Amino acid sequence: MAQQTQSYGAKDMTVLEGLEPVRKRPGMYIGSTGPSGLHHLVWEVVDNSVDEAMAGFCTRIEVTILPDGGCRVADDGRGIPTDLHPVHKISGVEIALTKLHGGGKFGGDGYKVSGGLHGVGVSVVNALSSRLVVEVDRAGKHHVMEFAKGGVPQGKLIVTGEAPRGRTGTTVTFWPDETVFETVEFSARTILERFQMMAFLNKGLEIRFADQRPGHATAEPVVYRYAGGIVDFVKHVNASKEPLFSRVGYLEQVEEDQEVEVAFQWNTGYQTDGLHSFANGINTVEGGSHEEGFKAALTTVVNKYARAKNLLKEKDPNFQGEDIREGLTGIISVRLRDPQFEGQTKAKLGNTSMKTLVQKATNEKLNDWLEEHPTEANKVVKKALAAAQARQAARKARDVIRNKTLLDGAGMPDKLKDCSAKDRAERELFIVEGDSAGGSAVDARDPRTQAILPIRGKILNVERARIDRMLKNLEIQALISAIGAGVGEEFDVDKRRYDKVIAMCDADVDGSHIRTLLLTFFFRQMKPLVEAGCVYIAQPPLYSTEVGREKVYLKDDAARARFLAERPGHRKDFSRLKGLGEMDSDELHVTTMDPGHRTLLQVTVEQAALADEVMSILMGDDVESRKQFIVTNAGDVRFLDI
Ligand code: 0RA
Repeated sequence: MAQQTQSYGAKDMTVLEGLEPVRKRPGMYIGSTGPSGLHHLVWEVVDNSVDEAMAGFCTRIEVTILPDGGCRVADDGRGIPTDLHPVHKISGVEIALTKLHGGGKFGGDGYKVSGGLHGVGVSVVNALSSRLVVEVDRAGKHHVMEFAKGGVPQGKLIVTGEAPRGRTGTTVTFWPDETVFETVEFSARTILERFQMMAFLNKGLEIRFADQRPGHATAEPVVYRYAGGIVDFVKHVNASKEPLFSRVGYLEQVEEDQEVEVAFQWNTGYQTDGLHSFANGINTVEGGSHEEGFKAALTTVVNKYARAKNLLKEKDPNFQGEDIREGLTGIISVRLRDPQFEGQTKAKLGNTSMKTLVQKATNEKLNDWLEEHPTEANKVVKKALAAAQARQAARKARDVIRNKTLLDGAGMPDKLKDCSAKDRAERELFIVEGDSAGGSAVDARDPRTQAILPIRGKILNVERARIDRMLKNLEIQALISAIGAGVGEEFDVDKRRYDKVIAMCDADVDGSHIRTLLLTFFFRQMKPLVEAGCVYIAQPPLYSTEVGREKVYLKDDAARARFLAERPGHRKDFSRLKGLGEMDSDELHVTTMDPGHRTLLQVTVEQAALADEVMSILMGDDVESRKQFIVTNAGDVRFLDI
């Protein structure tokens, strides 16, 4: 965006109202008073500094968590206006910190663009802090103003001395109010993840982070600064993959009050969800108009190019969008005035002007890019050709599965030990890893209501494998037939043969891996089943010990700790149950399968989608990172490590 040259002062800020509403209903302003709301305070302050950066006045933001748990955000922007407002007779700083929406960005001209989702103003942070200090370097002077709990001023804005030579900027230090928040402990990891994202989206902006809390202290502050912006973002996401070519494509279009930039690179993988979009720095996880515009133009341009170069023959049908997007890692970042966020999680961009802008920009500039980079363009088209062939093969494979089901009557797989109940509400399918565990599960089950499908350890990772190969996999075919409701786009949740589909895997690393693969499969290919709340994870106990002659099972470390606290004299060893196979069928029945005693974990789409997004954006989906991730989290079976 073009740098703004007019000078703003306190007069430009619109004054709305005091802070009482924020104290009364914090959730309205920051979402919640849990950890997410606590971190909103940090985002809010930092977003103001980022707005300064977007307006062209700030190059560096330093965030420090202080030894006493406070948070300091310092920037080198213009500084909040210090002059007195002509009507209200209080300083701009006081307005910004004590009045709701008392910032230039809501007055119209101050900034062209701003977040909009958490653009609630620093006054909200003040209202929800037990203490806040703001310092402003401006016009050669160092200014300070302090506030007590709830944002109550402890005096006026005062000049305490000279500003360091030539320096301007704002420093806000705040201590979250422990009577408002469930916890006031910041998570360095959460903060770092977001700062890295912000640094990617604001080319050249330096964001530094230091954690000075005892026990957290890192020797060096973490510094994020990406000269390449979203081009570096794409390189980062693709670093763990195998790029199809080394160049990262880039296009942008800047208009009067809106702009778009796109960076893209294909890798040799098969995923079709490598496209991530942002509006004013906010991750639009649900997509929206900007994504629609890009996808539409990408499909048109690549088809046109492939026809023009005779790579797509006259008799061939056009590529579908998904053929072209296979293996694509793309970042779309748009900035606009008044972003409209819609959808279930308010993470879908609604402004239709963005579809037009992004589509037009991509239509014009992507074609130039392809013409200028024929080697890369050729590889993109070849990959789309392969994807289109795979898509047709997948359709055939689906037809074969469907026909098989029709021809074999019920068409149930040999390995399935079905249950006899007719009422679907009673029917449960246990998917059990390994033939031996499958054997004990058959003995442990209630044959009326519980069906068992054993699967071998190595099913394909559906995200990495092509759908046609996945559908040829016998284990997957057995699973699809057993559930009986089809697969992929044709999946019809109403036809499911069970009301609960339960993944029962070992509590070790391999078990965790298989559970991951199964959940990924359900998430990708039978999402309505997850949405209907029909997918569960069984939780076999982690430990057993003896009390007298009786064997006692303990679900996890916490249960073991509770057990020991209640029986300090307990001397017997705890054995760690490594596999389901170690339990006999009685044990398996009591601990894991009997509806009266077991604990099942229901898988939600939100958990699955979130885990999926975090995985795919921040670490890419390479096998090594996944493995490492699974190993790190294997102890916690409740973590959905998709
Ligand atoms: C209102 C108007 C101007 C700047 C700011 C607010 C501002 C707020 C914050 C909060 C943290 N860092 C900040 N930096 C700037 C415009 C000031 C001008 O035109 O000189």
